[in-house]
Amino acid sequence: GSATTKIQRNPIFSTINSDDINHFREILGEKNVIQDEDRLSAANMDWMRKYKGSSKLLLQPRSTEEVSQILKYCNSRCLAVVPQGGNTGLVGGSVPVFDEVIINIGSMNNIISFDKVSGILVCEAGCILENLISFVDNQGFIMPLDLGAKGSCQIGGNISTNAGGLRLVRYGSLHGNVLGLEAVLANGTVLDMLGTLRKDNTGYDLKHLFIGSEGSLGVVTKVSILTPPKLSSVNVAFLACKDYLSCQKLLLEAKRKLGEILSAFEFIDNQSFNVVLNHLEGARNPLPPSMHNFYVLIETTGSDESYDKEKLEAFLLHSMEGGLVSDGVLAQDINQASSFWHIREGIPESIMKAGAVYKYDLSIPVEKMYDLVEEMRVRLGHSAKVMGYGHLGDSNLHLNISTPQYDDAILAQIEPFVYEWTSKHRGSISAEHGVGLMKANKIHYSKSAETVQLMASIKKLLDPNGILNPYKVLPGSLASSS
Ligand code: FAD
Ligand code: 2HG
Ligand code: ZN
Repeated sequence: GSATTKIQRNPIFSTINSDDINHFREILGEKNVIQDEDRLSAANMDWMRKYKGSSKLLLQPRSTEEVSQILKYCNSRCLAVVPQGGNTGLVGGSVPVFDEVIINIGSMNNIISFDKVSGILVCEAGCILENLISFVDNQGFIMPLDLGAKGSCQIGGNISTNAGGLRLVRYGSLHGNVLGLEAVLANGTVLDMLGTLRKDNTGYDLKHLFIGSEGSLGVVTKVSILTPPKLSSVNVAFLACKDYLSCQKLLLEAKRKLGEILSAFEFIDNQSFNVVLNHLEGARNPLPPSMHNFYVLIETTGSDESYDKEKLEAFLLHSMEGGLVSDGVLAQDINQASSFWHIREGIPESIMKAGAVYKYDLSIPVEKMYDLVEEMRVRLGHSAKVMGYGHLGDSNLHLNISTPQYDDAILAQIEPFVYEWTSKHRGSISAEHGVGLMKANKIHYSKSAETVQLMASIKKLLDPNGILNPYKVLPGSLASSS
């Protein structure tokens, strides 16, 4: 089931020889220059097992200086590289396409400082998100982002994809929460932009180029992030709605009535819900057995337990009386709350277990969003299971289409229709997962030719030999032009 890529290896890139290996051993020491087949086969394959490279070398630097030396050398030899974090990316961006050298900074996982007054965390970019969540929790803070892959993904990978996740509706995107970063360019230059200031208008704010550039402009080695204080009262409700219009109206009501305490608004359709119940270990229906078309998970986070609960209960009562909600439960304790989240966060894994999957991550105005899922069902009939879920609070639909095996005939029914439809509604073909390899040649559905051309010029300026994550992000026709 490897995704077929019709691209050719760029002959400009050299292939690894024994002198290269010796050189890397001198920089990194023997054990951080990995040629072991099992470890390479894991690093060559993405999380979905859909994209597979054939790299012969994985490097594990332990410091910014080592990253700089590696890149300087690769650039001089014209060796292509792929920065890899936790390898949980969903667009084929984190694995090699051919024999690119994989650089993983997972050994760079130290906390550098934490300011308990401002909540500013400075750490190395190889820190695993879940470890950062626990670290700041102990200090009375939370990370501004959370996502199902937290146990494996690295903060450098999150920043490089500009991951959104489950809390964006409350805390905004990483473009707002990342205060600074350090990155190493293709020629080994270290850019120190590791500021910890909320305000700094001294010209172009170049850190933003690295947030969401998917390893195509540099390797992110350190980061500085603003973390909000942890508030004492968190409530989670799991609700059922009869139709999509009710979900939409419920969102509007939640924004108005829950206001400042709303911290997540996720939706799950019946098809996605059933896949979770059938394939996810430990998942059970929180509601009395009955058929519902949609489910919504609402979380509130505030500072006053009795006030917050009262507010949420009044909102739920009102929504039930008004017919927007057909059934629902409010978590009674932290275990029940995490069981609700387990269902939501477990959807990608359940769908993986169910078979082959075609994944689309779309930003579409809320009113139109579910029309696409319904149109897709009509197009595909019984040949596939079409599921829609995602971050409704951010107008972000995860359209997942599941089939027993990958099948080009089904793919031809889905694409380019899904991209044309999204483009027609002025949506984005990547809300949060990035472009990677999957959508490099599709970027024009969401960006104008002039904009893509400027992206290519920036790429050329920062990485003239194009060694950083080749074949990704930019269309093949522009990636190697001057
Ligand atoms: P990788 O997958 O290793 O890499 C991702 C990209 O970043 C690649 O292009 C890679 O080259 C680049 N990269 C990695 N590290 C660096 C670095 N240090 N410097 C430069 N470039 C680098 N995404 C969301 O936005 N929201 C979600 O809710 C969400 N949920 C997910 C749930 C599951 C179960 C899974 C499997 C994925 C989910 N994702 C989600 C996808 C998401 O993009 C990743 O989980 C995460 O952000 C990637 O981090 P990573 O460390 O695994 O990066
Ligand atoms: C999520 O929100 C992730 O669960 C993954 O972004 C979405 O797998 C997907 O389509
Ligand atoms: Zn998501």
